[in-house]
Amino acid sequence: MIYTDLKSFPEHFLWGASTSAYQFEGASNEEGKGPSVIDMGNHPEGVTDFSVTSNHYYMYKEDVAMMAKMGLKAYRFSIAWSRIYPEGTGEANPKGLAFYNNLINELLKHGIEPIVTMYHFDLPYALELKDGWRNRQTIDAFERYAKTLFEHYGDRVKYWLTINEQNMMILHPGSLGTLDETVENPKKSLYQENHHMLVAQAKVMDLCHRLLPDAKIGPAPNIGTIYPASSKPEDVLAADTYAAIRNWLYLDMAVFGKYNNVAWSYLVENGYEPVIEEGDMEVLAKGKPDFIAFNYYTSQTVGESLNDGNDISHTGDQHELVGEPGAYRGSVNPGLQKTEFGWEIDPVGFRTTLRQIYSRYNLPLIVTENGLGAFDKLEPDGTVDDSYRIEFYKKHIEQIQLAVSDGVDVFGFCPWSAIDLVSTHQGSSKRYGFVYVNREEFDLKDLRRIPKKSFYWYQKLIETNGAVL
Ligand code: BGP
Repeated sequence: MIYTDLKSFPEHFLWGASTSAYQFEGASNEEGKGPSVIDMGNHPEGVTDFSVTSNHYYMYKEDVAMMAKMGLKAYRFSIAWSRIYPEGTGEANPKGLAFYNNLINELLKHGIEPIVTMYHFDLPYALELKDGWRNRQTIDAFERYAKTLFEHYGDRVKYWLTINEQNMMILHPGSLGTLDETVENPKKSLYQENHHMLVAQAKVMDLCHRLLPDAKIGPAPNIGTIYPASSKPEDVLAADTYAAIRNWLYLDMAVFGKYNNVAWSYLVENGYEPVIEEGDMEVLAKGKPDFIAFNYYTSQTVGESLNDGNDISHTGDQHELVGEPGAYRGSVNPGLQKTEFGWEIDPVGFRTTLRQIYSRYNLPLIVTENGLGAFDKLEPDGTVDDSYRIEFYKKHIEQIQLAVSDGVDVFGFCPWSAIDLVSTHQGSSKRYGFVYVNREEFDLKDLRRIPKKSFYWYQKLIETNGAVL
């Protein structure tokens, strides 16, 4: 639909930016922090680990000052569970508690709204040694951890996100610490983990409402619209199936407290269905979100599964081709360009995604990730010209405004990432930030912060509340 007059962005729109603890903080083995599954995971050859990243733990004041200069209204970051509880549960680490306390105060001092992700892939390794999310006790550990966060920061943090991209932890578990290949049926086991995470999330949403009546809490999956490879009815049906498995399973549970019927039938058909214990469905029905946060990088396209042995095309990367025999087959969308890292670029799909989520759940939406990974270059004159990133954001933000004009209630946009950090899959050379961090893959250099061209562009955009695109 084309509008002659677009609606403006809402008055208190949260123009923000995002990071996550393990990709940004560094000090991964310092100041009382325990190891996480990410710290203990395998790193692909040629790619840095997460021990120093951008050194934000020691540079947070400078970083917050930079965010303030950019004009951010909100900053979405994650708390490292194992920095608060090095063993996942048990004794809290006072230095970890103090770090986030100081960070939150620093943000508020600069008028930046903190948006806290409680768990962004980095499960404490001590819990993984006790079977991680396969063990129901991890539900209790998460609830205890959440309670600690609410008690310590709930007087100042108004927006909470439970779990980042739970769907990616299940669908692409390779580097995210959720896959256990030693069990007989790894996929069944993943869906058991999924069930436990859903129960844990519901408990924590409920707890938040009881302890902090003024705070708001929601899930943060990765959601992208799914296109059929053609208008052939079988392809359309396959796209619907994949959307249920990839997107709606997670949000239907968070909002309606029940398993999506198509996703559940898929689980049963493949022998992946989790054990549901007595009382779980009541817990799931009770925990309700106040809003939906979601990460959008791109859409995906699938066609009918032909069951001819060619349906599987997992690459391990969450935004490349997917397929599953008997359900759907990954396909390329010929109309879309790709990033340097092979992810399709689809701004219009962003608007469709916003519309789909809103019409399905009727809850306010906030975008907690969207961005372009690229090999940015620091020029000899000390500047970084990332005009391609500006183009990417322009096109995506235009689509948010169109969605707002469609009547979608969006209250914030927190692109990935505020400042350069280490990519989950491709190390520090795949950059996303508005601010360049002067380091290379293995040479840490001086870690100096240098605003990129996109920094000044975003600053202007925020200043005008999105009027100057
Ligand atoms: C999302 C994750 C982020 C971030 C981003 C970019 O899935 O929530 O943590 O990593 O993707 O992905 P990558 O770093 O693989 O380019």
